[in-house]
Amino acid sequence: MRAFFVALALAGFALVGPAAAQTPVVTVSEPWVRATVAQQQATGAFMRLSASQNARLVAASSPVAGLTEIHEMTVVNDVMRMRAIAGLDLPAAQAVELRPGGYHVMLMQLRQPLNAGERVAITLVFEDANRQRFSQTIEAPVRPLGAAAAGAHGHGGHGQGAHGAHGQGHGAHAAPGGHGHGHAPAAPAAPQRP
Ligand SMILES: [Cu+2]
Repeated sequence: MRAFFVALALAGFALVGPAAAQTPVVTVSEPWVRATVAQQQATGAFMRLSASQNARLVAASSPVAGLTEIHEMTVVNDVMRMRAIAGLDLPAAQAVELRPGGYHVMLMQLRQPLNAGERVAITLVFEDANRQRFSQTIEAPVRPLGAAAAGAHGHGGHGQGAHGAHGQGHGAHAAPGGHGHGHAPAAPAAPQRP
């Protein structure tokens, strides 16, 4: 009888041990959120993600946003567009950049303007190789509109191009550059970025 319990305990340990060890650690570096202007409905959050083992970013949320998606920006016929993706693969020990002009966490249906110097909490939901979900909440500083974005990606791309269309698409679902999300707009269309 005693041996039976010992065997059970060992089995339990064997099950719990490796499973727990498999949860990847995702390191989030240099997160930031782009500041908004009045009435702006959406903005991007950027960061670098590095997972200790294969993982996937599958969702995100924030108290400042009614809707948060993971977006990819691509150039289609010389026009920058962005679209929601189901997840972003994080290969083991390989840094994945979320940056203007590329992948980003899209904060939509903003409940308040985001001003430079503030901090925004963002909860990132990941999946491990076994599709077990785990999450991590970070605090991202808000940076001014022009900050860091002026370089490679071209602020205009986000502001006047795909992101502008995006804002309108969310408001009115009329813009050709819109995403085609099924959700109903919570507020009038956001003005295009300056
Ligand atoms: Cu976006």
